Amino acid sequence: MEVRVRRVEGHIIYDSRGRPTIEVSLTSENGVKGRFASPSGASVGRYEVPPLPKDGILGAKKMVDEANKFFHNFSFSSQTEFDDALRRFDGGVRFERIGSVVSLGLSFAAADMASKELNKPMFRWLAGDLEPVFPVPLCNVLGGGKHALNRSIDIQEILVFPLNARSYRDAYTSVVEVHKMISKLLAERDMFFTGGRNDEGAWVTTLTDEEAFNVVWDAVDRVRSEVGVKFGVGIDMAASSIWDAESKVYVYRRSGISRDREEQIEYVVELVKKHNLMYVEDPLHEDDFPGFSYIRRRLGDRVLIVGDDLYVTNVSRIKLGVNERSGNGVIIKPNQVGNVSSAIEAAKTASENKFKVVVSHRSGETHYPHLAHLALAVEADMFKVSPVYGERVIKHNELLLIEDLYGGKGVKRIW
Ligand code: 2PG
Ligand code: MG
Repeated sequence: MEVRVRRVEGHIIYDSRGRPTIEVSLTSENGVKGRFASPSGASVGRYEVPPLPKDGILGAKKMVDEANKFFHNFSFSSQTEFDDALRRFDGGVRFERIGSVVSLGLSFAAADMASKELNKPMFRWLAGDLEPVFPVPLCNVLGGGKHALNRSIDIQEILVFPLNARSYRDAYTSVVEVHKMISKLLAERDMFFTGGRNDEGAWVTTLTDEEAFNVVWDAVDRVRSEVGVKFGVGIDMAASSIWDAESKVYVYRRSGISRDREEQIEYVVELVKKHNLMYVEDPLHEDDFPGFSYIRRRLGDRVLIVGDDLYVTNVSRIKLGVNERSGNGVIIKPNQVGNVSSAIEAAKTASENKFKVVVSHRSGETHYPHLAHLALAVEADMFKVSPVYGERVIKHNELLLIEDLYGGKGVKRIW
């Protein structure tokens, strides 16, 4: 079945950090509208598609006006067909002319329009008639680094994820309980705690990293004894953000420590062992493929070593990582690659090679649920979206609604 575009429109709106983005809408010949506005990152990988054209947000708005002419009367019967046309519209290889705010805006708006037109949920438009299997929610509960003005812990994110939840509802609600419990414990243990949260809704603290890990473990233990759900704990080091390429050291601002590559590797391995971590994202900077392989060898496959800035949702970089065995998991952020089909291809490349797939939000998010459908379409292992704040909860809510409406096969088992 074909759907035909009649009109493309763009409006400048703002993301959860108050930064401008563009709400792109596509209207079909039958008057059905699809919409999307791209999120944005703070710890942005060097190899990501640039978000905006050279002349910024106003230039992006002009690109949408141009897209209105290009896509007028364009008809398509699959997402890849639309995204191929999107590449022709850009004219380059990486959406450098139009930027990811416009390209992903158009791509997800097209998916939204087509699924509404064909009266099916977006994940089925993207992946055919599959029965949903739900990813494990992976949630930032205690935050630092760039997301907290470098005034909280040096590690960007401490994350928790349920290990034995039967439904997405159990999984999500149990993580919310952990998030709440952490604020309770911080109120008792951190005399400067004011209930402050970072860009993603994770608590910020003046405790040391060591004390922060203890708070998180105490919180998950308490919630486990109340609701019976076991949790894993992990971190996102976002190491590219603390890498000083000139002096070749990782700079830990709050603790005042610099670590060279070897010291950084030892530090990560030690953290994993000491705090019993099962998930480590970006332990090293975005060019250190061999370093990721070495850490994987040291820690074995029980610990997920996941590349975000390393892979930037890019198929060729993922293939390189697969060959070098650089980690065993890949973050999928559709705006890093600028369109939905390439994000799906990146996820497929990862899972076909036995790498875990983690579909992820950005720190500056928008109020759309589409990411939840992408996670189902690629049968993601994990869904990295914080448990609170409206622009994040809308994505968890979408999965809860899908579970209620379509049932599905429960939550993925990873370990
Ligand atoms: C990350 C993300 C999301 P940002 O580093 O994984 O948590 O942050 O969107 O700032 O890149
Ligand atoms: Mg990251």
